[in-house]
Amino acid sequence: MSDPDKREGQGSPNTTVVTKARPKTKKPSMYRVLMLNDDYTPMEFVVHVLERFFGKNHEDAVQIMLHVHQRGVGVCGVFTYEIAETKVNQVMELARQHQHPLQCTIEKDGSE
Ligand code: TYC
Repeated sequence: MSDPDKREGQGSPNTTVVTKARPKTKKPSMYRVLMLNDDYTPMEFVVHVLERFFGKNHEDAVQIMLHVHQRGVGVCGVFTYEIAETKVNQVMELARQHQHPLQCTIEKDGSE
């Protein structure tokens, strides 16, 4: 093994490939929380829900409520799955306590 060409396999020189460390992170899938219209839930209650659970200011909350009232469905916000699920549960629980039929659902966000 004194022949220098036989020390490193097929005569390969002592080269090193350096690859930059790149942490393999993935952005989480995002989900829309949708609010559905109904004929019985008071408008003020929907506005309150949007302010309390979705951090909307009064003006935005009224706009979203009216959009749902007129179009049947509207987006309250976009979150990771667990957050979206929690928001839906919070809304449904408060609506249940007040005996309002307000419904919320989750839909996977397409814009990724
Ligand atoms: N349509 C309801 C009413 O006239 C108001 C309402 C708006 C209900 C939005 C639900 O998600 C909703 N009182």
